[in-house]
Amino acid sequence: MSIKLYGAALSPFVRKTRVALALKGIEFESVHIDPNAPPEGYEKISPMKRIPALEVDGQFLADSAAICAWMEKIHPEPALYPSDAMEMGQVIWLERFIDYDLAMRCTFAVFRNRVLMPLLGKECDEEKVQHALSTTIPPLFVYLEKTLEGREFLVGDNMTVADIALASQMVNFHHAGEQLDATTYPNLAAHIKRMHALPPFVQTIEKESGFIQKVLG
Ligand SMILES: N[C@@H](CCC(=O)N[C@@H](CS)C(=O)NCC(=O)O)C(=O)O
Repeated sequence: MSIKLYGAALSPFVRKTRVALALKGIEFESVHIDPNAPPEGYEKISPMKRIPALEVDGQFLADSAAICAWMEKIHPEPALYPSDAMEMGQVIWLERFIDYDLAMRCTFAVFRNRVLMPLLGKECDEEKVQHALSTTIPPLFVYLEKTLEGREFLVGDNMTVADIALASQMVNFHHAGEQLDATTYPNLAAHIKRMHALPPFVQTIEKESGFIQKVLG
């Protein structure tokens, strides 16, 4: 089976799929796609020209959620989705909440302004960042903090794709120079620390931080 993952280094959605592939021990080839300047014809691979996208023996899949669902079928162990029906629904909800609602406020407001804009030679809109940090992000962190009350993972007793999605978005939050306040959000801070200590996260965080440091100083 030939597997190609189309993406770029700092994308939280690509990182989520890379970490999940690594945890399952699935080998793949990385193909770099700049989401700001996708190559001609990329819409045949990813209809909305977004990253990540996956190619498996000439067939294509777009969106990190679709890619993770595919890999669970192809390589069930270690399981990244629960077998219980209600827990499965909760994982799908949290993955969506993290990939859309949290990502919009953390990655697309904070990381985009603090890291991506300078990388593209554009100005950071710090007012937008501060608004996100003080107003739109805290209620979402409060919800996640409560969800993690008394548990190691977001749903059930095992790591799921929802935990990987959350830890992946939080890498971008850290790249943007922000740290979670462990006094206000002790469960969330402990969860992120545990997740970021997993080898696939350790490796990618080290590589990406080195790149950002080199380019932005
Ligand atoms: N829900 C999608 C989000 C993917 C996404 O927004 N990727 C960004 C890069 S981080 C992208 O490709 N942006 C380019 C665009 O939207 O045109 C997923 O989980 O894969």
